Amino acid sequence: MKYILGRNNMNRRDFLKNGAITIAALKLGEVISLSPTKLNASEIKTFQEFKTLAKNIKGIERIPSVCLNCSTICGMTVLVKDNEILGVEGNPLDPNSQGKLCAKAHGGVNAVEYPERIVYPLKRVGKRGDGLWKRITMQEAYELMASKIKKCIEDKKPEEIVFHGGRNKMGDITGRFMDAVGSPVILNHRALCSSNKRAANYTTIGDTSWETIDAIRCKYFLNFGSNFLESHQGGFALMKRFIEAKSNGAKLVTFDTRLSNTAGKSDEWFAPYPSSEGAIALAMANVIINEKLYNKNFIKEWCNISLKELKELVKPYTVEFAQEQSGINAEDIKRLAIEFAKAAPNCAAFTNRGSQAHYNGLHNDRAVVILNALVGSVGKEGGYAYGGSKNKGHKSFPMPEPIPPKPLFSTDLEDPKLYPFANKWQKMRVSELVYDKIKTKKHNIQVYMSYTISSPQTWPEGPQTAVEVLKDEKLIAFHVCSDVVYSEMAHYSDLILPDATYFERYTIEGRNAYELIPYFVLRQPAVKPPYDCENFADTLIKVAKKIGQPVSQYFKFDSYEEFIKLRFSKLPQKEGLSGFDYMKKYGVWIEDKPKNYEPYNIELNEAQLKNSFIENNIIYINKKNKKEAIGIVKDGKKVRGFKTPSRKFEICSNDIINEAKKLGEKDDGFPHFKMPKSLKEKKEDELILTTFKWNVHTQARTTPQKYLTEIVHDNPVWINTQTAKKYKIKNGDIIKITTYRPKEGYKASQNEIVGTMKIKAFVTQGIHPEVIAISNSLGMNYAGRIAKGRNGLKENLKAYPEYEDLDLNGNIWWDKRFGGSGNGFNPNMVIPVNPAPLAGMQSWNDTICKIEKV
Ligand SMILES: Nc1nc2c(c(=O)[nH]1)N[C@H]1C(S)=C(S)[C@@H](COP(=O)(O)OP(=O)(O)OC[C@H]3O[C@@H](n4cnc5c(=O)[nH]c(N)nc54)[C@H](O)[C@@H]3O)O[C@H]1N2
Ligand SMILES: Nc1nc2c(c(=O)[nH]1)N[C@H]1C(S)=C(S)[C@@H](COP(=O)(O)OP(=O)(O)OC[C@H]3O[C@@H](n4cnc5c(=O)[nH]c(N)nc54)[C@H](O)[C@@H]3O)O[C@H]1N2
Ligand code: SF4
Ligand SMILES: [Mo]
Repeated sequence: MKYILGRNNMNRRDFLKNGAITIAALKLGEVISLSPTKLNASEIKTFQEFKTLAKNIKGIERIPSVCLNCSTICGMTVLVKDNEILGVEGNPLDPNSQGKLCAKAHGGVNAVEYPERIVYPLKRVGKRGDGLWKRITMQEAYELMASKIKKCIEDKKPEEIVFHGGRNKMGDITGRFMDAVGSPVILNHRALCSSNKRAANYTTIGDTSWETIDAIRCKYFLNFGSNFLESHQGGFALMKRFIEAKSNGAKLVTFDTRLSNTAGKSDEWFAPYPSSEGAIALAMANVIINEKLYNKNFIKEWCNISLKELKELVKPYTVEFAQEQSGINAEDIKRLAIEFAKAAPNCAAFTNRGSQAHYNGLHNDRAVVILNALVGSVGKEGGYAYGGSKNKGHKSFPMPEPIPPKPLFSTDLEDPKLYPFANKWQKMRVSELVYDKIKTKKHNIQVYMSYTISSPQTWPEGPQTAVEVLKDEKLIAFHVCSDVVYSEMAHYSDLILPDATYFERYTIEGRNAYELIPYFVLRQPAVKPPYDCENFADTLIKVAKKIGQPVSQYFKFDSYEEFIKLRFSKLPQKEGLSGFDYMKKYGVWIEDKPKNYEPYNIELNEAQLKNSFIENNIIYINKKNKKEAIGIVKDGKKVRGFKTPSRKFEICSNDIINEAKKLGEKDDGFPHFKMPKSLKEKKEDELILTTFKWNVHTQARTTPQKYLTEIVHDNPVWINTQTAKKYKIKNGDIIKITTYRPKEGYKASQNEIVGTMKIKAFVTQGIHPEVIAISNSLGMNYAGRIAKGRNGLKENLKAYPEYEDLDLNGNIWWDKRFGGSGNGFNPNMVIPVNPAPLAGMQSWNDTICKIEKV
């Protein structure tokens, strides 16, 4: 193709000079249509002009910042000249990514000069969803938002102001804004992402983040459903260390229903029946106990039940039972359990969405975590480490005073009482339910603010339910959407705010530290945001000031930069620089602390022990007239223990026992295995639809980026060769998938259809014969020509600034109208909303379906 990997064929200035097209920028008040339009073949041209990086190499600035093309947040150095980004490199100072970046980071630079970027505030004219927009000023946008919000406050209905964020890294300011307006209704996407995994970690070790395997020293990786060589939160940091461990002889065993790249790079790959991971892990525990390969001391000293009790609990879970549930050979399960235990403590059993995104996912993940306790690898060198993240709370990073108080009430929208683990310690919410709740008028919404989220694309049933609700002005009176492109979400809003991209704004970031030493990083503007684009944080600050009292008193600072400076004010000077200046120079701060091994065995200091008392070897303090355990006595030493109610590693979770009791249910807190009903009763002619992520795509954020979408723009459904043969399906055939509601839980039904979709088949031996799999990220209706796979000139030329990326005209070779494969499919139109018990995690990988050849 006539296409050079570098930057755009031409930059803005060259283009204007060239004068090939003269387009007046959209004038104030002018109305344009942004509805998808059809283009003719005659409009398609190709261009060969390009600008090379080499030409610009002199005089470049190198600005340390942080990638946000996925949630792994790797440190990067942005190469800048004349306010233009020439490329990105890894920041070697980042202790997690250690100077490396993945393909997505390089593709991400497209986000800045994307010709279909939102660069002005646009106000809807006509009906919502018609795609008619008027350019307004930022001042008008602030006033519009402020007046709507003010009205709710004056009417004493602050809960009708709703904030819905996806990958929101600006919680410090968005949370403050919501507290200031007095609304508790902050929604997010966590139940679609990781709540079962977090709840599993929370209820066993008391830590809610990802486990942080001490990977370089690990000898045995027992992976239940993570695709960490392509995705996983922090997968990139794990991958780098895994490669080193592998070259030193480590073994990787993967359970994935599909031959992911991680499965492919594993020493052994097993494709279990979906949702059976818990049965396999419990059977492994049984083997380890029978073979006496457990770590007696760890269980005795740190676990909340005895070996004898544990032995009784795992008794029903024989390897034969696990074989029956999972289809994995009993002998293999036994062998792997023995191998794993023998590698202890240099071994880690871990999970991700393959095991947790199920109706029984909390139990699956708890069963896997327990394996680490059984062999004593928890917190050990080369083992299943955890914690060690830098706490970014008020104590270390002070919030500017006065701090708005948290609202003292909650609503069912953000705190559904049926799912007690959804909001117990972290704001996990159960967001896959919110559109149904809004639809049934259970909650009135006057102002809906959406930020870095695209629910029509990423939500189960999003293309139907989210769209139906977002479109309805009676259900959501006013929707303001902050976005960088004309996304599916923006399309269904009333006001689009042009956000700064992640190359143009500040954020304090950090994640679980793979070096096991707390660190944090600073994202900072590498270039100025173009036109009216403005960091949403700054927009909120201005809106808060416009609203006036009682909101504005909490926004006495003028910008988010000032806010960040204040938050860094407690950092000590380094190299003669203030904390803020140091962070701007290096982008990374690493604490002067030893590696966080055995955090449970660290002695409590005098301050922590003040007014404490001991009962049965547990150390307590009285907090607000309630007894709270803060540690345990071990060998006469007063140590921290785990952050669970018992301060022990909870094989039987006290929290689960208590919360189940509140719901009127009896639970012994042990992760007993139960196959979800739909999967248990699956008939011969039914299959299970699962979903997964690509290495070069991230949800709904990378699809408009040309380099990445050129690599992957099609997502046929994976189907096993044997199964395909049965249905007479050949590679590339179009098949029809019909999906059904789950047989238990939310909207349980015996055979209600959720939806049907027609999609191309990819026939492969690399998938379980009873499973089909579709990746997400594709099949977009909006977000510009790349995402839609439609060649041609910029749609509605007046919509965007006087700039065109000529790569997009003639080079989108996957445009279906010109013989290409098209822009893929969105599986979420057929995946039912299916929240799992307790934590409310969306059971993505449990969907029963039927297929037929079209
Ligand atoms: N490239 C890329 N990286 C990302 C992201 C991204 O979108 N793209 N997103 C980030 C985010 S937000 C997240 S939450 C993480 C997610 O990271 P992962 O959990 O690693 O990714 P997924 O693809 O969601 O799921 C992992 C694997 O589960 C498998 N699977 C599906 N059903 C089953 C099952 O029933 N049993 C088993 N054992 N396996 C099954 C899938 O085939 C897939 O390979 O990645 C983060 N990193
Ligand atoms: N079928 C299926 N569905 C899935 C998944 C799956 O594996 N399969 N994964 C699930 C998971 S793990 C998650 S976490 C969710 C994530 O789903 P979402 O929360 O929706 O997250 P993103 O896709 O990251 O958000 C995309 C939106 O943010 C916009 N955006 C990108 N950058 C910026 C920016 O700088 N500023 C602003 N204001 N907007 C920006 C994009 O244009 C887009 O509209 O999806 C879930 N959905
Ligand atoms: S793994 Fe994610 S954060 Fe890291 S470089 Fe790739 S896209 Fe960026
Ligand atoms: Mo996620």
